[in-house]
Amino acid sequence: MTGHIEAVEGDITTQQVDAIVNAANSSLLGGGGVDGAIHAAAGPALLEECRALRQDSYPDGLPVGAAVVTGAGNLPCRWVVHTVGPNRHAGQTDPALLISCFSTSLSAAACAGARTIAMPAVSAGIYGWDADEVAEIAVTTVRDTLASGTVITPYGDGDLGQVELVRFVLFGARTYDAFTRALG
Ligand code: AR6
Repeated sequence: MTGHIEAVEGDITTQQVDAIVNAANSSLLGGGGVDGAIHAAAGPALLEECRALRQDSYPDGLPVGAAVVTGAGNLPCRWVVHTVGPNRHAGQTDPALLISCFSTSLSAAACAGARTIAMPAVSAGIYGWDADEVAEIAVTTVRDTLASGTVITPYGDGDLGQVELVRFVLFGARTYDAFTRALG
């Protein structure tokens, strides 16, 4: 029995879940889109943690496809998982990079101890990927990752069996419809 996967239309910053995923950029220092909304709602504590991570662990920035966990400042969740999606406008068109974002984010959240996780449509905004392609990759990857049992990540071993819910939280009807179709 693996965790339930669902799609809702809404704002990821208000979700009552253990962890939310942020579609960040390599700098980890904030930006527009969902990244801007998450930093605005979390407050300065999140930026401080991200600054420290850059200094201590990622002096050259977080690579595309990787993920890292921080606390959540003033957000209702406990953890934010920052991942960097591929930027289609910069020629990053390899689906393996986006697969890595969703699988590594989910595994990192599980390693932190999250049982309920909300994810946005990484790369479907400023980074220019088609919503249908992101939806297909996201749903397939989350299904496969949940089914994979125990994973080993830089953060330790994660038990995907403990994950009860993965909720895709989408902005706008077009993206919501794409995820609903992909969920079948
Ligand atoms: N809740 C849920 N989804 C949202 C929210 C929100 N509050 N706000 C936007 N979206 P984007 P990317 C949707 O651009 O394409 C940033 O500047 C949005 O409509 O946030 O991975 C970063 O710092 C779209 O469907 O992320 C990077 O530089 C989806 O979230 C860059 O943008 C992703 O859009 C990352 O671009």
